[in-house]
Amino acid sequence: MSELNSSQNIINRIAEICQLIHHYNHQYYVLDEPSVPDVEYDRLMRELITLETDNPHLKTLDSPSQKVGGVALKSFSQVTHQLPMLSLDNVFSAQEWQAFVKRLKDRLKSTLDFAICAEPKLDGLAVSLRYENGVFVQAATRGDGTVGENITENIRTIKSIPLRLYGTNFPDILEVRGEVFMPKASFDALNKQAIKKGEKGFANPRNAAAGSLRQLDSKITAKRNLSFYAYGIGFVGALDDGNGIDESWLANSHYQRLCQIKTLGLPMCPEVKLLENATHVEDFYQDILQQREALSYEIDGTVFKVDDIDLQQKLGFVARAPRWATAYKFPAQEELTVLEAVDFQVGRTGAITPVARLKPIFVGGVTVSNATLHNQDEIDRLGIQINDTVIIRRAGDVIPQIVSVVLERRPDNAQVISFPSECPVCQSDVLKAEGEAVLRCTGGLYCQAQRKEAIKHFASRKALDVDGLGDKLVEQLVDEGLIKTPADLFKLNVLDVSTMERMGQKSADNLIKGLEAARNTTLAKFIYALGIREVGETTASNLAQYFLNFSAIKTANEEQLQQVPDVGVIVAKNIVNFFAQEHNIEVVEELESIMSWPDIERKSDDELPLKDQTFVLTGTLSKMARNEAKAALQALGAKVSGSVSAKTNYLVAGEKVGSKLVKAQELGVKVLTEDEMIELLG
Ligand code: D41
Repeated sequence: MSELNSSQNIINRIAEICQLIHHYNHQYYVLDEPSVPDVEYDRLMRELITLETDNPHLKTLDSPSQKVGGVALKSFSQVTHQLPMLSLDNVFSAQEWQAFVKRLKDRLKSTLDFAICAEPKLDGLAVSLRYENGVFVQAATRGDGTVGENITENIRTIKSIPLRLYGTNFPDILEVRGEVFMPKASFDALNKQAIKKGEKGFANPRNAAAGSLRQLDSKITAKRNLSFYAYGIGFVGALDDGNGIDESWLANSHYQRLCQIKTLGLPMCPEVKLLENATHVEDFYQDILQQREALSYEIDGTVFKVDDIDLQQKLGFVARAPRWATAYKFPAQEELTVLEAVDFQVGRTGAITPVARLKPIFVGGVTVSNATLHNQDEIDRLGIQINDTVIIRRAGDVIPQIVSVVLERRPDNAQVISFPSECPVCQSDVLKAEGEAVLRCTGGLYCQAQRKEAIKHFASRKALDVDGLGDKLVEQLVDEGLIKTPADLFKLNVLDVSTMERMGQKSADNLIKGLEAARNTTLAKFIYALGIREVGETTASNLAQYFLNFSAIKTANEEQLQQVPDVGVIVAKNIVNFFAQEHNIEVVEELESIMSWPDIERKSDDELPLKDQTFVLTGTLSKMARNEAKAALQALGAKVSGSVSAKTNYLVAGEKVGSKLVKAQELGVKVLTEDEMIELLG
């Protein structure tokens, strides 16, 4: 703030903020396309109000602080609210809430408890609905609180808003205030549709609701599935009896009033609760925060209101906001920050992932300084460059994501993000496989990053389950140069290990003992531990069963490998490729001499009734998946081939068969139906 010490600076800053807010208002209210998150807007508005409060002579009549809300569009007629629609003050923490309560008690000169009506704060648009003699006659947006837009025709299309009040017990004139919103499910469906059509979709349910209400053609609004919850009552009166406002119908409790409106057929948010006193507020806030993701509608906080209407009247309002109510908002889920750099991380399989390094920012309740950018496609989609200002979102427990770039804030020193042409860790070549979005390092176990991940996998619970060797220790051992490969683990001695930082004699002993024990394993676990791409536990076990010994697996070609249950073209390629890498050959040979596993008994011929029989599967099977059938046949000793030849014994024909059936018939191959095959499998 030091630059704001001279009055010229203050004048300039006020002008700057006014211009920004004016600009954002247009984007938000007219275009329904905000470029900055709400918090940024709120911050500017607060800064402006502070500057104007400290320097009242600088406040202008057209300052945006004089008019919190939107400009009525020319194309809708204007409606002057009979009673103004007030705005809501905010608190953001338990302390601020306590201060709010203290102000209330001070003002009421009372230490007595008072009941509080607690409501979720819906993220929609405030509207006023007018009923005359029980008939819906007019609806208006909040606008600037005094004048709003006439959206009667659009509101008529909302299914949950009655066009006639239920029953007979209501005042001649009743204005109901509430929020129009779009349920999350409808928002998702709408956006899916938009994206299918190649359109951009809405940024959030609030904008979708705003965009839908601002349709001049109410047929469009009707398709948007909007909803409504009442949060209060506006003008209440009698028609032309000259007696002015008649409030006798109204209960003396805000909560009871909502219930009254509900009996007239207007929906009330089911989560609204009457609290005995202010001490229960924190619990309600936490409770609603917990439920937030599961609720069918978007909220951005809670609202608390003094329930007693007499107390409300005593408290009155300041500027445009009642003193008896406040929003207690959740931490913002979207914030602005700057992309300072992009790093490239290398995973176990060599996948190179761009990671955004962000100027640390508090969002969604935590400080975020990194976010994944996934791959080149995502970077292209965002059109993001280094030094860009970005909107970052962290909702619930979901990992933070970059939502969009604020293009108008792109600085002169913005830099295009370029992917490395070599691995950032080991400098090996990088490759992008056809049809894949990810770039991979070809360095395999040469690459220190892949090495660490490979060793972690090797020692992990489902692999060799090395006692005393966790991920952190693996990192340390690699970083300190004590090991490079999984085989090096077995060359460690107690002395080496115990000299490492944070490593006592006892842990060192344990590690060496754990490694000794891990030497004895099974062939299946050993294959799994190698960490071949897409070779999981099941595939490893199938390979062991099929080939019985390790050298057979190592030397098998793709065709042979595809005979193994579960192994298709890609996995077979991955396996052949793994054993062809020079650096893998070395390590694997070393490991073979270190590790031992019991021989696998070949299944007896009794257990392999389909031994030496070759099957071909064709057409669509209805009772089992193709690879299930393949695995089941192979488990009984059968070979499963992809094409019919003189060597084929059986063709299993599902539905919609083609040339294979013709060929089988030509060659006199026996044809089985799916059911016959299942019978054969027992
Ligand atoms: O759910 C809401 N967004 C909500 C908004 C609510 N539950 N209650 C509200 N109560 C008021 C007062 C206290 C002024 C009757 C409100 C709003 N106002 C409000 N919404 C937009 C501006 C003001």
